[in-house]
Amino acid sequence: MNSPYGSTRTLVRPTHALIAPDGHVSSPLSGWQDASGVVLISPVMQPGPRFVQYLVHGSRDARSVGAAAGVQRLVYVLEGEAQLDGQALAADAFAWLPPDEPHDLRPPEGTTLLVFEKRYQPLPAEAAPGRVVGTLAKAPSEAFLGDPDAVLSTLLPITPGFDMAVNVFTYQPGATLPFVETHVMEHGLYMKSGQGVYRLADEWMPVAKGDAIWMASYCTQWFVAMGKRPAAYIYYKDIHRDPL
Ligand code: UGY
Ligand code: MN
Repeated sequence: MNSPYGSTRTLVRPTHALIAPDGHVSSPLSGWQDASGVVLISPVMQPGPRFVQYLVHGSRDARSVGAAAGVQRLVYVLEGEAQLDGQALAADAFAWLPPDEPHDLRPPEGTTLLVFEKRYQPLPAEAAPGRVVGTLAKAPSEAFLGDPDAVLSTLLPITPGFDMAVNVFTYQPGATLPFVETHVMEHGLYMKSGQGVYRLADEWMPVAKGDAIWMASYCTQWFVAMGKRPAAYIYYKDIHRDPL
């Protein structure tokens, strides 16, 4: 993409980051063979996020057999179709893979995956939950705080065994997050479709499909969907564990 005036919407601050697709630089991915991708959010940002969010661009031989030791992985198919242990995962399908459970994940050419990884924090005397495979269409959905124009779909069970949530928020044009949120949980977000304006701390940022956002714990946040079509984003948050 050409940037003759050296301008971009991308910015990286201590409280939040917006990574626009015009700045992406692909590289080989740790934990993957023959795959390249873009690490959108990671602990090497300052102050460090407690998770990783990255894109995988599929290719003929791209493959992963698991995340690092002790790390859970949620894979969401943005485009194309991946194979997980021989099972097809079409666009808008996902899989949550428990820590230390090997798998065989293959995204062919034309497939794009969004991946969230986080070191799993076990509960005393409780094993991690088992693998979850599903689709956005079948995920439980509800009008957020009663607003039918802001629909929240939860991909993972909201039970204490899970120390992360991954949700999809779909807004009709003009719909908003109902209030400016400030919370201990951090977020990693990817715009799946549409456009809008995200308030991040004291900045109001225009955002659109393909943008990624990191919100640190306590980053004030708000969103309004704009344009003629619905806007949807998928996002991660850490839950169910003591911050101490
Ligand atoms: O789950 C959440 O905290 C969500 N309402 N935040 C967000 O969409 N920025
Ligand atoms: Mn939030």
